[in-house]
Amino acid sequence: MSTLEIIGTPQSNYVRVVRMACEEKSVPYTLVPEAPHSAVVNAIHPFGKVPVMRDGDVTLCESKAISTYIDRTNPGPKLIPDDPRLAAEVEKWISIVNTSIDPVMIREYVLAYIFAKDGKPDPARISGAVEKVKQQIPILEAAVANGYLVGASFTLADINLMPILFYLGRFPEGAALLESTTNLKAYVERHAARESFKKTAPPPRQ
Ligand SMILES: N[C@@H](CCC(=O)N[C@@H](CS)C(=O)NCC(=O)O)C(=O)O
Repeated sequence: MSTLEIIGTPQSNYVRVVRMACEEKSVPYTLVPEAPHSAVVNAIHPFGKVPVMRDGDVTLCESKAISTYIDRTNPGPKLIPDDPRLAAEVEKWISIVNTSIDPVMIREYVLAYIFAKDGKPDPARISGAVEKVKQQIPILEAAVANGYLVGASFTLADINLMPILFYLGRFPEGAALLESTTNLKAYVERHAARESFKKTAPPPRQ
């Protein structure tokens, strides 16, 4: 049997999502480091984004689709619950996080540090992003009051959010905002202790 390949840069929060899905389900996989827009990635994702996946003759792109495939084709804990209402809640939170939270916390804030021109982050760009992050923090603080985004178990909704919160906490304003919370801080601490999270930590920045 072929080993499932997760293709993409290990620094990507979305690559980490699909790796965490494999770890939670105890699915063996090989991580194939490939940058976005490489020939291998472009052959699978129409816009060259990572992660992409290969499993025998099955190729897939988009973290949500890949994670769903991993969940449905393997035994182990259900990352998307069978209950239709809970499954819809998982869909809802993945959609909210991918369309509103990731664009602000990762694309605007974290990348302002990581891809700073000449290694010097632009203070105006950072403070603009921080204002938007500040507005989103209370939404997450309320959403994780029960310890999970959905129901009473760790689902794909949590897997999708944790890598974003990890990066948020790596930069000063994000770390201070997380520190100022109660539920969200406890949520991060609790789920950061999961093996799936620890085993998929991105390599340190150069
Ligand atoms: N909707 C995609 C987003 C993936 C994504 O944005 N990946 C980033 C790396 S974290 C990427 O490939 N960026 C390159 C680009 O957008 O051109 C998914 O869920 O897989």
